Amino acid sequence: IKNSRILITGGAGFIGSNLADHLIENNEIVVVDDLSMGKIENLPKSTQLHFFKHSITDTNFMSKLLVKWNFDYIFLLAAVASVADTISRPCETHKINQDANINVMEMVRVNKLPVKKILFSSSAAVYGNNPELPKCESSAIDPISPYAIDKFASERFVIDYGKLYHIPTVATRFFNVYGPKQNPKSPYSGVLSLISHSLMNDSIFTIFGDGKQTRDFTYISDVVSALELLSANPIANHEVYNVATEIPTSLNKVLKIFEKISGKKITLAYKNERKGDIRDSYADVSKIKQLGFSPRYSITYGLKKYWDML
Ligand code: UD2
Repeated sequence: IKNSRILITGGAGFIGSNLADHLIENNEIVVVDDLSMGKIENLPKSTQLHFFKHSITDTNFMSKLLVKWNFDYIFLLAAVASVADTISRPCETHKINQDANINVMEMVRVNKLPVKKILFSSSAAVYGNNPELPKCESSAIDPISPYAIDKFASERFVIDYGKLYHIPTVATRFFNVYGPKQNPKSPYSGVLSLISHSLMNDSIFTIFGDGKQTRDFTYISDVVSALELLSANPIANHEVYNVATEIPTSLNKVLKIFEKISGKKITLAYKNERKGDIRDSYADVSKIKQLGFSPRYSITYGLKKYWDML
């Protein structure tokens, strides 16, 4: 994308700020973030970056912003990303994880804004307990948390509303994304940010279960590439795409690789499996591969990059 006006909601967060870093050179970027999990330091320093510390749930604010800026691209990345948080306060998080996204669609429609593409970031969480592996976009969904329900509903809404009113939209289902700027603050943060935090601070890392559980760990740069590809490709319209590597890696393997890369030994503790956790997860990404996507970061290469940037 070049010479475009881009809105990134949640742009001070992990995925949003990495996307902003990538796009800032050739575009003008507006970030709306309430800094609940994101950090202002995550944002690139540039006169082409306009930051608003604001909640996306403020309809009046969002409406004025959208009309004023006439964005070419809108990346809906703001969300309460902690599943546990959505379980403890489902109504509040629903306003952020679903209502706010619907409102953006509505404002684009009502004001007839000429958006080139709206991209909504969903999650592998929509597959929930469905044991089928690998997970395809056509696999049965089985959302089991308010987080997953809101992600799925927003996905459908963005796609179907887009079809109805001829607004180009796409949704992405991210698997376990990792990399620089991921916040290790919450115990429900991504496991790789927690491991790297333990390594940096020589603190104990707790494995829930036996460490043999597997995930499709996806390096942030591959996610940013996927987002850019989907925004620019006209075939990617009113569709949902998995974004991952297709390779499952166990926690034990990740720990081994991390120890080798860092030259440090991680002190481990073991606790019971976390309630509600799935055992194994990996994606089929043939759909986005057909558009030219190819994940470039193996777990070893990705962890090395990550460690070097810490
Ligand atoms: C990911 C998403 C979640 C949801 C879910 C859908 C993240 C951060 N979370 O949860 O939002 O989409 O997928 O399936 O991307 N673990 C430990 N010790 C720790 C923390 C975690 O052993 O201190 C284990 C955990 O029990 C799990 C694995 O590491 O087996 C991955 O945990 P996670 O929270 O990073 O991600 P996940 O897949 O549970």
